[in-house]
Amino acid sequence: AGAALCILASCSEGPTKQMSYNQGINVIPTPVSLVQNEGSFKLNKNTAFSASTPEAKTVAEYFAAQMNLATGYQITVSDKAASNGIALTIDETLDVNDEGYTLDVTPNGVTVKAKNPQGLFYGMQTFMQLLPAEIESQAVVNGIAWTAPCVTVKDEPRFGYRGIMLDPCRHFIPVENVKKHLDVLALFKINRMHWHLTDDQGWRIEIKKYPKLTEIGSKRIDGEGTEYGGFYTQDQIKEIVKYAADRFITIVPEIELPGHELAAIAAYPELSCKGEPTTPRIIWGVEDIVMCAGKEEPFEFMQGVFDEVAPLFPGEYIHIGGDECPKISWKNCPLCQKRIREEGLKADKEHSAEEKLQSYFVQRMEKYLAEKHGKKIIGWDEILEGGLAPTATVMSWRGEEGGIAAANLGHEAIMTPSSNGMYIDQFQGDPKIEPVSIGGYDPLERVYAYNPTPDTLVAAGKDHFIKGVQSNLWSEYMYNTDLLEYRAYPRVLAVAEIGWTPLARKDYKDFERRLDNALVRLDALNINYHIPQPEQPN
Ligand code: TNX
Repeated sequence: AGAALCILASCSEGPTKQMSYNQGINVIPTPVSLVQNEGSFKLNKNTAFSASTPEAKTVAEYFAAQMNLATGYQITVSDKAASNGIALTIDETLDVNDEGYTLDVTPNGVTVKAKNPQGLFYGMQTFMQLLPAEIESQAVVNGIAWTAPCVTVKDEPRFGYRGIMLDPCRHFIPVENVKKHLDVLALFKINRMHWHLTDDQGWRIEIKKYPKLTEIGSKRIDGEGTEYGGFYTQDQIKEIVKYAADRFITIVPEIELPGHELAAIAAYPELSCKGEPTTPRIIWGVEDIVMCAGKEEPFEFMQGVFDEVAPLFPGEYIHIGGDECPKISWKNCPLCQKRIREEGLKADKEHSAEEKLQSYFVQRMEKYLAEKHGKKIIGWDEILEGGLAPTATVMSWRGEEGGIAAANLGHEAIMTPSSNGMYIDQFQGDPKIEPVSIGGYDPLERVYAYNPTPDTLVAAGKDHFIKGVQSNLWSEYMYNTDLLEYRAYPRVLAVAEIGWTPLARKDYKDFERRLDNALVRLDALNINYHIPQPEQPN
């Protein structure tokens, strides 16, 4: 990112060896407790890792590889403690949560302790952020003193779900770019990637039982007759799931139902009420043609899809969509109306019969996924309408109300409100000079300010149902991955701090200060991040 270098004072002098960026303590997200002590630790060619278990060794090897890449040293990993060493130790008695850790940096060595490898991974990420930012370089950087200030850190995340959603449907995201995101997410302790794999404009995951999903459903005709498409093979999905797991990131796959499914219906028209031929949608917005809830075919189809999707993703959740499903075709469909009568789905004061039909659809899928695959479902907040499926987790996007309602019903919820800065596909600066976006205005400070536990839930003692926070990168106006990175960063770093840092320790001014250093790390990973620009006069 050439532009990014210009935030450095050394801009005119070329590359950043002078280390002119902020060298203080710059950890993002801010740890629960960090005390700076006298002195510093120096990484040198004799530094070695020691690891207490085979899993700890895997974590040590991950970081040794990056350190060697940037320093040119040959740092090794053994099971014996070394002087001037970095010791990774599993300690099940440690007084932190499952993702927490302690980190001690002294002039003579570094010690990271955690209950499990994930905590060690986060402790090491904190240590990496204490070293000069060039430690993230992908090639050797000479002439740097690889020192880290001595500190005592005790740290654990505020929330267990810290997520980012990627949408490869509207604009495809190649495998290498997904991996690039995972690299960055890992630096800032994000632990979930929600992968929106199907939508009206494209079906993006190979399903062997239904080959037309990718033959037909992954392609659309964009502007002036050009074909646009792309999908992930199951082998590529496995590769990405493994890549994410190596970084302690769990992927939450989303397969939309019963709406946002025109690409699947284009491939298999019998899935809709009328069964008319159609094509994947070429414009944005909400599609009226949806899966028929009166026929059996869509239920069998979804089961066939889930039979292949569930084994690909080891995480506990599958996201079943559920958002923006217009009910017009169900109102006019004799089979849907028959199902409504036979299942006794009567309209009441709060919900129409068709909303209850959607709930019926979701609950059949919930049951299937639980019984056949041992998976729990997440759905967008519309799944509250017509009755919430008994074990569902709600993803609250139309404001916080859905998450609050779910928590009040004793259900888990994840906050991703479009109204409170979590839609990072929206403008982050003056629309007069920013690339075209879907609308909205979510500059970094507004994103940073979000708190996922509404006062009403805290007062009622129900905030523990809020499992965490997510920001969404819908890709209607992200024509390429440069734009995707531009929208994502640095706002994702603000989301990382919302998800990890205790509310009382959040401080925007200080975050801005720390960002200076983090951006140099993003440069090392060649990320095309956004730099705030002044508002333009009218
Ligand atoms: C609404 S958020 C949608 C998406 C769009 C997004 C654009 C949600 C569950 N549905 O299909 O891409 O708005 O911001």
